[in-house]
Amino acid sequence: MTRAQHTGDLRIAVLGVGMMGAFHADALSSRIRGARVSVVSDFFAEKAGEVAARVGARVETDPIAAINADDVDAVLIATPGKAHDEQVNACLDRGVPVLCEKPLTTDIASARAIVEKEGALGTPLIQVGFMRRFDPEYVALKRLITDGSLGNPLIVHCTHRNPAVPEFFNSEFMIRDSVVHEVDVARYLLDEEIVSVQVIKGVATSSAPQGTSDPMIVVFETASGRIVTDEIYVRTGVAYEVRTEVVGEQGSATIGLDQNLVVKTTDGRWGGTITPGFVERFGQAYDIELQRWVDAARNGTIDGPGAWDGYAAVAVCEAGVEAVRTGQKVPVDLGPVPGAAGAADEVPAAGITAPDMEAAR
Ligand code: ISE
Repeated sequence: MTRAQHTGDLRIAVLGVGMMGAFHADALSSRIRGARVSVVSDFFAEKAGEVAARVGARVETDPIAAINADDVDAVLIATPGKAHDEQVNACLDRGVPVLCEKPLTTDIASARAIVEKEGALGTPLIQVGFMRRFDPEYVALKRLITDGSLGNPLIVHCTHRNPAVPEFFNSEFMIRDSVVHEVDVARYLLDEEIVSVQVIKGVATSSAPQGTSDPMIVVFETASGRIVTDEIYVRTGVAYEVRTEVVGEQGSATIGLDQNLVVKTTDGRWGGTITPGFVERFGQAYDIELQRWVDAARNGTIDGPGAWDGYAAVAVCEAGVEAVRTGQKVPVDLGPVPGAAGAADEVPAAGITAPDMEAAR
């Protein structure tokens, strides 16, 4: 496939304008260079109309028609996860770059099929919205690892706390919607795959609905045997706290301490404010992600986590959900990387090893 080059503004269809889609649409029409929103699509017509009017776009009710429209060069998908499979496939069919919010799809087989299909096109078109990879603190932490400052990284400790979530946010949803970020962070920082997931449930907060374990401790093991821990607690009632510590052989480093916000007052006290939510904490990361995606999409490609990263996250989260249900350590087998030496030319969806209940290693 030959890559499309764009000289004028990249015309983007934004599919789904709930909180994240609307945030991105506003960014594209104000803070991001070289792009504009040409089409807005949402299941809720009124919402689509409102955002479209604000950003000077037109409304297209059918998301697939939006993807195939003449006035669309690239697509940003922020619809509910269940819609992603069809929409991402339509982008591949038309050959347009797409930034898809997580999850890539909602099951392992469809995510793998997308990886294979994109691989056959020969040009990466799919970027997955793991914005933490663009956060300056995460980038600095990664640099400390790659430049050897910390020595061999042995353990990664993550904390992921949300002040509040809707009632439907059960333990499985916590894995798929929240822990998915630490799945990607672990893979990004350590540059290797996760091979097993374990979930430890403790005493739940009284704010959690019956049957929901909130908080939980998730333990990942990587291919080389490194350990990653993640405390996921989404009903703290406090604010948004995302911290990550890497412990290496020659030192450790922590990000997410909000130290830039610490204030000291004349009464001899010190303290500060914590970012209230993820849009405030990762606002800059979202914009950097979007600008880099736009710059790449203008050349018909991507610049960030791709389809394989999206697929790996789906597979690890499925194992995590299985671990929540069973209390077991669940292995993850991603199968061969398409195109890698020794990989089968084509891996049929049926050949994918879904996480099963055998104890890992
Ligand atoms: C939400 O969907 C996100 O992506 C946030 O980054 C995360 O902190 C939150 O827990 C999720 O629900």
